[in-house]
Amino acid sequence: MVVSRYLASSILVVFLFNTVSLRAADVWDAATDFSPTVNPNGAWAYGWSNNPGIEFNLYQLRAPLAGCLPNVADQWFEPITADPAPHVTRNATCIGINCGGADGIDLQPGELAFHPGVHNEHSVIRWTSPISGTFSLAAKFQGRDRNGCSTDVHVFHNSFELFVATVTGTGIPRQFAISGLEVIAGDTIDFTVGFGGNGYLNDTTAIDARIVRVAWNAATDFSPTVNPNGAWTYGWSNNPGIEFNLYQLRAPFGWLFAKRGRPMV
Ligand SMILES: [Ca+2]
Ligand SMILES: [Ca+2]
Repeated sequence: MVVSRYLASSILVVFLFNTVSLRAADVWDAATDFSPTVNPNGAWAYGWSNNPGIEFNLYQLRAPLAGCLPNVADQWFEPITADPAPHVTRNATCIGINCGGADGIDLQPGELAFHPGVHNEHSVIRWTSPISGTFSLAAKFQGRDRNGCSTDVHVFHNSFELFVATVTGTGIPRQFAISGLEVIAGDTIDFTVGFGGNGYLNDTTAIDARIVRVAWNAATDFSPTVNPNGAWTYGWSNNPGIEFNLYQLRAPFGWLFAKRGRPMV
């Protein structure tokens, strides 16, 4: 009995499937995670490509987007033309804004958008997976120029194209979703926009992209350096199911209880 109780408590690993840990560790949202000052920005990077799915060039420049009312938008861009374009732009305010007036664009509160370049340079929003696992992915694209956009949008897993669609008009959504996507740490998911074969004018395209980790594995997810570790926590208990104590110490052999170096994970 004593032995079995010891074994039970020694392998206690708690899986915290609560809102806080899920949002912090396992959900990536391109718009809400956007940074106007850092690129790359955690798992996200903003750039452009002449060969989407293969080539990726990081945007080096940033500036507020001029001509927006009642507030400015944040922008990463490559100055191939004076516009400048290609770019990735976000309305960081909680109100809708217009940039460029009657022939310009309207961005919803908090909305992220991107725009191709004059030679069909694709604007790219890249997510690089920090972990291996199973993921679901959803994306929605729609034109935001009052004159109507004409773009081609793509989603790539590394160089494999998961989705392609043509976006036209204003506010007409094209959507994509996939679940059960197996991703290895370091894999990339690229969301890209090209000029649709007819020039780059009026091609501001809003993007709503969300990536969620949907499966967990105690062994492959194990962290030897962080506790809690995303959704996982390693600890011990004198009363399993009731009491929980976090392991504070770690060593090459595992996470340890301080007093005598055991129990452990
Ligand atoms: Ca326009
Ligand atoms: Ca176009």
